[in-house]
Order: sequence, then structure tokens, then C-alpha cells
Amino acid sequence: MKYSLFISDLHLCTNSPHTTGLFHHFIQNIAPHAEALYILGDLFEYWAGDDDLNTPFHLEITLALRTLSMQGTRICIMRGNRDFLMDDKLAEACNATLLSDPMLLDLYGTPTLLTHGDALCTDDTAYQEFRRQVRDTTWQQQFLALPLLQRKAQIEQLREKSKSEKQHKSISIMDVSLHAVHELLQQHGYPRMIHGHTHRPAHHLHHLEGHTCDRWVLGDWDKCANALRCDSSGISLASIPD
Ligand code: LP5
Ligand code: MN
Repeated sequence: MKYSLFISDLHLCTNSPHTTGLFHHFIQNIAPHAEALYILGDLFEYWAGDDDLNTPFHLEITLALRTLSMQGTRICIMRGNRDFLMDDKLAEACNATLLSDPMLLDLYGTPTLLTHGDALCTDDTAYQEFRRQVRDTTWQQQFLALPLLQRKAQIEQLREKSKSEKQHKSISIMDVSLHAVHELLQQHGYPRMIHGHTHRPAHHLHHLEGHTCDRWVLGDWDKCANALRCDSSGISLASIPD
């Protein structure tokens, strides 16, 4: 039976060799059996711009994805809040298609809405204000015009700020807002939804105006690989043997 796999929030970087090992195992042994692999954001710990493609680590990751794609598994990549600066050169290096966020598609006969998930965390007003600023095209052009090393230094400062701010934010503020979820489901005709970002893997049901919508939340890859499998019979946790 044909199926697709969904992953997100790997946060790959040279400081996390365990997760990088999980990634290579998944790409070499699990993903080749799927017809498509969807990466729903935060593949990387952060992405400073496509001019950072040629580090040994980034070459290793893009080559792994390109090899998978050449073997016949279609790869679709969505930007996350850490790697929203990924662009066409990154997609070309991986032989992947970049998806916009949100993206509605027909998956084996079921309308399915894909999103990273950060835009749904509307109660986190400090983050949403920051998000508006950095998703602005003019801001991005100015930021990408800075030297790569300067951009990386700024992002690393920002990662520290994000880590410390998160310690003072409540768990509920950092989750998706139900209001935002319901609004998005309504706007798109009550589809099934798959997202990541919150690192709270779960299957939720939303009963809305006579419709029941499934919402699947992907897990992060801090300790183990996490993927969802989707085929014509529905969605389930992918089994990933060691
Ligand atoms: O990523 P995670 O899970 O730790 O936390 C997110 C939100 N934080 C972020 C920031 C990223 O982690 C940092 C890396 C982004 C790289 C982008 C590259 C280009 C941008 C470079 C800009 C210099 O997304 C966090 C949420 C959390 O998810 C849960 O949803 O709470 O949000 C924050 O922590 C944001 C703060 O609340 C507000 C930050 C204000 C920063 C003001 C500008 C400072 C610029 C400093 C640069 C020197
Ligand atoms: Mn995220």
C-alpha cells in the first residue's frame, strides 16, 4: 500500500549527534519505503540563509535528502519558526519542493491541512509580535544582506533569549490556541490537520459545526525518531525499529 511519512522538529545541528544519527537511520532505512516524505518545519536548529549550504554538516544533511529523493521518495519541506529562511537553493540541494504554510492537499482522498504550528500559538503574544517582524519581506532582505557570521551570532543570541523567555511562559501559552485551530479549520472547509512545533505528540478531535476534524501533532526528535504514516486507511504512528 502506498503511504507518506510526516516528520518535524528535528532541530538538526552539529551539537546533537544523537539526533543526527536518528535522522540518517530514518532516511536510509525507513523513508525509502514511503512514496513521499513531508518535513513540516524545524528540520534544522536554525537556518541563517541559503548561503550557509556549504558547511560539512549542511552538505551531509542535504546529500542524505537528495539521495533519498533520487531513490524515488518525493520530499516536501515546510519552513518552521527556526528555519523559515530556507529558500530555493536549499530545496534544490535536497531535490525537494518547498511548501507554503499552511498547505491544503488531498492525501489519499482526504483533504489534509499541513502547517508548522507556530502561527497557531496566538496566546504567545510576544512570539507573535516577533514572528510578524521576521516574516516581513523587507526585514528579511535586510537581515540576509548582513554577513553570514553576523547573522549566525544574532540568531545564537536570539536562541538564548528564546530559551530564557520560555522558562517564564506557561505551558498553555506555548500551546496552540483552540480558537486559532478552529478558525483555520473553518477557513479551509474542515479538513484533517497535521502540525508540529509544540512537541506534544497527540491525536485530537475537534467537533465543529457538525464536522469532526482530526488534528495530529508530531513529536520532536530530541530522544527518539518520531513520524506519522498516512495512507488511504488513515494516519498512525510510524513504526521505526532501531
Ligand atoms: O524555537 P523555540 O521552540 O525555542 O521557541 C519558539 C519561539 N522562539 C523562536 C526564536 C527561535 O528559537 C530563534 C531561532 C530563529 C532563527 C531565525 C533566523 C532569523 C531571525 C534572526 C533574528 C535576529 O521562534 C518562542 C516561543 C516558542 O517557540 C513556543 O511557541 O515562545 O518565542 C520566543 O521566545 C520569542 C520571544 O518571546 C520574543 C523574542 C523577542 C526578540 C526581540 C528581537 C531580538 C533580536 C535579537 C537579535 C540580536
Ligand atoms: Mn517550531
